[in-house]
Amino acid sequence: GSRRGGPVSLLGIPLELGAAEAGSIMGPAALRTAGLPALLGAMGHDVVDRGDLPHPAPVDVAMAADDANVCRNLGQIAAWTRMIHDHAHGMAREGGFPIFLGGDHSLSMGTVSGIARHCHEIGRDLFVLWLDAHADFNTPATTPSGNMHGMSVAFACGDPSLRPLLGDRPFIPVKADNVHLFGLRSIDTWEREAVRGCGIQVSDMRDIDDHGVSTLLQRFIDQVAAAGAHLHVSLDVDFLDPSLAPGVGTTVPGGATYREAHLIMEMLQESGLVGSLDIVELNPFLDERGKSARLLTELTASLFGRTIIDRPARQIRVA
Ligand code: 4U7
Ligand code: MN
Ligand code: MN
Ligand code: MN
Repeated sequence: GSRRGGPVSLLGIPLELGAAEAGSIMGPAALRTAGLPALLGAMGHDVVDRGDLPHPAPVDVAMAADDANVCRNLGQIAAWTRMIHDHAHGMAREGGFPIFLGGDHSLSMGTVSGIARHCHEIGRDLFVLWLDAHADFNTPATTPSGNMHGMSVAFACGDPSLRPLLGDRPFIPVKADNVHLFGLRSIDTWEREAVRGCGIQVSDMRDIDDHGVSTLLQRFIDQVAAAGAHLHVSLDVDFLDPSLAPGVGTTVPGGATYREAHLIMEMLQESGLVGSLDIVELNPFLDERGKSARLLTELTASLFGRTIIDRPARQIRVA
């Protein structure tokens, strides 16, 4: 069926400068080759493909020198962040459903901040579901690598040292309480301390083993529903088990299974709360015959309403 409130709007973001390994620049092309836009169209959605963003020239960033020195490709990432922010903000304002096709995860600094700005303007709360093996909560002071795709959540939550990336754009931080890191299984020493202290929600793989994705995700969905908020989903390919999705530069064993991943997408669909999506970190150069790109396409179809068989309206769960 068709969604209410405007088309599904696809934006390719061929960015790889935030990652250690080259190749995610080809991510948007691989997702199109796997048939993502065509499949959503065939499902009856109104799909607009805006093509890929161009590569911007680097900009000056008014960041403390010590911090600036550790951030790899800082001037370029800042230029991308500002451009992506402007597009995400504009797409959110137009009222469709934006899907951002990455590209490494540093692109989410732009998407989340752009969506957050729009939510702020219309007085709506924003929640973020971060499906990822990693916390992406490093800052210039804690990063072991200097790679900016490991800093996106810290930026989105308002880390002051990263704030200059956005330049003169209004910056609306996401409340740490509204962010849920789901699927976590690799975290750095100082990053772990920062996550502990800030109120961010975490379901690590141990929690998922103990309670199952259904219970954990439903709790979060209920919070978003109670707040009447916009839910942004950021899907890092490494959330998935590497056996299913080898096309990513930062694989970590023990990831989400095929069924867990589909269940998550179906529950998100049934919630009716998701308003925007990042699909990030796909590295087609490392993929096996399009396997990862195809799985991401399948998962997106589930998020947009494909089910095995028609399902009855979801039961009201009583706490
Ligand atoms: B991704 C790392 F040190 N934590 O900061 C870092 F382990 O977007 C990895 O989740 C970050 O893929 C991974 O460089 C970023 C590393
Ligand atoms: Mn990530
Ligand atoms: Mn707006
Ligand atoms: Mn990751």
